[in-house]
Amino acid sequence: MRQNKLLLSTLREAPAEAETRSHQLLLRAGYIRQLAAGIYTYLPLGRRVLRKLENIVREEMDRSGAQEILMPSMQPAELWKESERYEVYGKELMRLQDRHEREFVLGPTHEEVVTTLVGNEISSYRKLPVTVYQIQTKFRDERRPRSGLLRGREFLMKDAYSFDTGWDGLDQSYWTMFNAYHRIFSRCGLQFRAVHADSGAIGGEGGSHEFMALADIGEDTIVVCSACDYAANLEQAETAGAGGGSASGVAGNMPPLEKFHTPGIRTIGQLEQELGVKPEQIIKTLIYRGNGKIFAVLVRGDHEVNEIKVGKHIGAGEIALADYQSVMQAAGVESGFVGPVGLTIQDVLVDASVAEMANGISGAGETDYHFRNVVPGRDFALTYVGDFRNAAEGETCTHCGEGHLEFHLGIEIGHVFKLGTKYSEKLGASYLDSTGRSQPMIMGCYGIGISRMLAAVVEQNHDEQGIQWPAALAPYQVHILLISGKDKEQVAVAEALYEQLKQLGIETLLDDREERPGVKFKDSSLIGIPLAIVVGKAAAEGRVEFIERKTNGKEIVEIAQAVSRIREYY
Ligand code: 9G3
Repeated sequence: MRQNKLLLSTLREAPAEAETRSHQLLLRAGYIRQLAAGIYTYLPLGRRVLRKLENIVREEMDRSGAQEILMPSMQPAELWKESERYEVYGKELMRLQDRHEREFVLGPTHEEVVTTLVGNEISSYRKLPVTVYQIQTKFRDERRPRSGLLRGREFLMKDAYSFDTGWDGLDQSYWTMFNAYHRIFSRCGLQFRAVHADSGAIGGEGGSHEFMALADIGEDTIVVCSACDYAANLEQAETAGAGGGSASGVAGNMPPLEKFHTPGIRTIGQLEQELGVKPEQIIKTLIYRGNGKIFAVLVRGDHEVNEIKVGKHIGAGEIALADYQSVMQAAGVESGFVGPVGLTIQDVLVDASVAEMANGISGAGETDYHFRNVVPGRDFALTYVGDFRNAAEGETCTHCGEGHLEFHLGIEIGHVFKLGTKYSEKLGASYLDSTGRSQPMIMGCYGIGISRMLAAVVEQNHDEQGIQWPAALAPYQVHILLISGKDKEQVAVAEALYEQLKQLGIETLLDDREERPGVKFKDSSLIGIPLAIVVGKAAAEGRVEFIERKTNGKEIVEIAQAVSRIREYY
């Protein structure tokens, strides 16, 4: 491609709203342009990279035995009413009407459509298992689209769905897809971890894994054991309490409960500063609202409540800290002095680390007073003891008991779920088994954020000058920089090399613009093609300069050797 013709303009500066490096670089290097918040055009360079990503995904999906289909984005609202999800999703679900005022949604995902489709196409166990996939634009009206392609409102997803006759069949489909994901992300040169994850609103009985691209700007925290291969999203990571720890049982010889005056001391920090109390000696009592209920959660002063785990325990999607009024109403005192002793709230969830405390300090249920020598099980009931807290960095791994937990930030680029029969039952996707009995199909669903992956690759592959594309994804393989279009010898060498490489099927971009050398070098570093070949003064002596983008390594090469040297790269 001649750069003089290419629809490409690089920018010196990124717009202010672009905070993440990948967002800045993709805009400045002319890969994408924003049409509206969270909605992007892919310019030619961006489209070429996106297509390479799609093709890697497509190759590995096909290799795994999945069959490619393409479903509509416009979905009748009836399907979402049948699956009882129409009301579950609020403004994030794009809704519209057709000319007859019939209600539709723009697909954020396709469980409803694909389950109905396969349910209609298959009725015998002989035709199962089947896995279908599509590479298609999804619509999710994010409240705060940000970071460019990392969180858009219209984005490219590969979504796959497996249909089996039994749970062991689903296991087979799930791990086949899991392994295909491993190959895809490895081929894209991504640093990633597969972590145990929460299934969230999608539901399904069998758990799930997320594939996380490691990146400092990642929105998810993953927990990785330093010794074994345990890795989990922090939302899901088990803590010591997962074993349902029990009370220490030494209540017998504990000193009696003692109320003491703590005027204005409302927070853990104040208890620590003013009274020299250590956070792990404190019983933190938090009042929540969720599923129409007010309830309390007790965690140790040095731990954080895990709201996903708590929400799952009380059967609510979302939970939130109760406001001042609700706390006063439920506990009779402001939150800084709430404690478990004498608390009349119905449900008190006790994290196992609290249940195991010999004794602790807590609010006294009276303004400006706390209790010391609070003995769990003696001074308050241990009705619900469980794992209700976030794992803490550095604590011992619950899986191997040897390693300690390390925290990393990650970008979720893939998510695989065991769905079970949640959708097949609701939407009537059943088959006749070998005895002629009707059974619901057992499903799994599997997503990869392809456009998000493009940004994640840039997050992991850039330097101060610009993008450093892995060879498998670069928009072109070779970038020829013709330094002077007025120098006949340079032009001859550049054109000959360009033609030769095209003959060999090596994707080449020829910078034939009337620009100063400095501009060509700057743009080449910004665009990030893995190998640049400078055709300058040395061409007269039959030499060119290779510049390797990743290492910024430079090498003078005889023109006669140029093509064979390039072949060594690709
Ligand atoms: C919605 C809206 C947003 C959503 C969903 C539904 C996420 C929704 C979860 C999934 C699960 C898997 C198949 C591919 C892999 C992911 N955000 N999810 O169901 F209506 Cl507005 O999409 N689906």
